[in-house]
Amino acid sequence: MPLVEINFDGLVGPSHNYAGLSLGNLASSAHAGEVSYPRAAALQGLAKMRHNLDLGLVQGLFSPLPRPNPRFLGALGLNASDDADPVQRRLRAAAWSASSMWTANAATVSPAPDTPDRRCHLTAANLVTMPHRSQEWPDTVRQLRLAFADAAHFAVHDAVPPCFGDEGAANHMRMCVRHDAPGVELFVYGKTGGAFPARQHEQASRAVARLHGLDPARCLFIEQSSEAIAAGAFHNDVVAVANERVLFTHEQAFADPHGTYAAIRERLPEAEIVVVSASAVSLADAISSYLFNAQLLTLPTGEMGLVIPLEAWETPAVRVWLEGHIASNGPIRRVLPVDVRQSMANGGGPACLRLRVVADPATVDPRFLLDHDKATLVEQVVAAHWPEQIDPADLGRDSLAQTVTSARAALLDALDLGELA
Ligand code: SUG
Repeated sequence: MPLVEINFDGLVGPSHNYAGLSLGNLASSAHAGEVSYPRAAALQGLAKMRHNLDLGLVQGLFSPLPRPNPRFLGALGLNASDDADPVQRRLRAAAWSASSMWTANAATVSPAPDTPDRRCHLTAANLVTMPHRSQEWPDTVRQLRLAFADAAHFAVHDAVPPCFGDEGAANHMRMCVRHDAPGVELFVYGKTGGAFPARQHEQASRAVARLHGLDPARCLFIEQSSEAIAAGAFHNDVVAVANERVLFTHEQAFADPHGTYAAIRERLPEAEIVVVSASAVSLADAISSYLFNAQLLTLPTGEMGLVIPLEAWETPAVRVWLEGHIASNGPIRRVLPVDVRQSMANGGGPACLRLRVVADPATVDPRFLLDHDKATLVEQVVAAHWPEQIDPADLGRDSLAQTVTSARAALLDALDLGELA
C-alpha cells in the first residue's frame, strides 16, 4: 500500500476525570470538580474512530498510559491514596490524569517524503508546561517504539530537553499537494508574557526540525498570536488546521497573519488558505465551539471533509459560516459533526484526540491498527471494565485505583499488548 494518512486516536482512559489541571484551557477550568463519565467518554471516542473507518480511512489506536502513575507519584514522594493538603491533592490528581487520550500532543511527526533518510520521524513531546502532562512522554515513547518498531521506515526520538516546552503535533502543521509528496512543515510557537502560559517554545520546535533532518527551506517557524493564547487557544490546533494544500485558520491565529500566508505560498504555490474572519466568527466563538479543532481529512473521493465537534455545529455563527462555505464551493466539501462531549469538557476536540502519521499501514505494528471487529472488542472491554463515573473527590481511593488499573490491564490483554503493562 502507498503512504496514506493514518489517524491514531487515543482511547479515553478509565481514570478520565475533571480535576481542572490546565490553566489557560478554558474548558478544563470551567468543568473542574464535575463528575466525569469515563465509560461514555471512551465509547464516544470509539464511535468517532468508527465514523472515520466508515469514511474509508485508515484508523489507528493508542492505549491509555498507566494511571494512577506509580513512577510519577513515587518521584514526588506521594502514594496513590494519601489524604493530603490541597497542593498535594492536585499533584495526586495529576498522577490520575487520563490526558494521554489527546494524542495530538504525543509527538511531532515528519513523514518520509520530508526527511533525508526517507523514514518517518517522530519526536515525543515533553509537555513540560503542565505537571499532569509532563509525566506522559516516557510511556508515550514506549508505545511509539512498539507501534513504529520497523526501523527501515520509522525513527522515534526521545523528547527534547525540558528547558523548552514542546506540545507535539498540536503546534505543527504540514502542507503538501498530496500526503505522499514532500511537504512544508509549519511549527507554531508562543511567547510568554500573557495571562496564560505559552506552551510551545520556539527552540523546541527548531530542535524537532533538526532532529528530523528537515530542509530549513521547507520549514516555517510561526509565532502564535498572543491574543489567541489570551483567549484560550492553549494550542495552535484550537485556531488552525491544515490538510494537504489547504490551511483552514482563524484570522487571529498568528502574530503576523499576512506574512505567514505569504511565506506559505512562497514555499507551496498550490496552497489554498481559508481564513475565517473575526467578524464572521469571533475568537471567543471559535475557541468555545472548537471549529478549528477539527479533522480536516481527504476522503477517498478526493474531496475534503471536516470532522467537527457537535458544539461547533450548534454554535450559530459557526454554522452560518460552514453553510456559506459549502454553498460557495469552498475546498471543504463535507461537514461531519461528531459527539465527543466528554473529551470536549476538558478542552479536547476531534483533532486533539488523534495523531496523524503518514505511512504505509503495512509497516505499522498491526496491534495498533483498528477495524470494526477490533472496535467491537475494545467496546466490550470498556463496557465491562471502565468506571461509569468519577467524582474528582474520589481520586486517591484505593478501590478506584484498583478498578482503573485492572481496566487498563484488561485492555492490554485483549489487544495482546502485554509489553506495555
Ligand atoms: O493539555 N486537557 C488537555 C487538552 C489537550 C488538547 N489537545 C490539543 N489541543 N491538541 C490539555 O490542556 C485537562 C485535564 C484536567 O483538567 O483534568 C487537560 O489536560
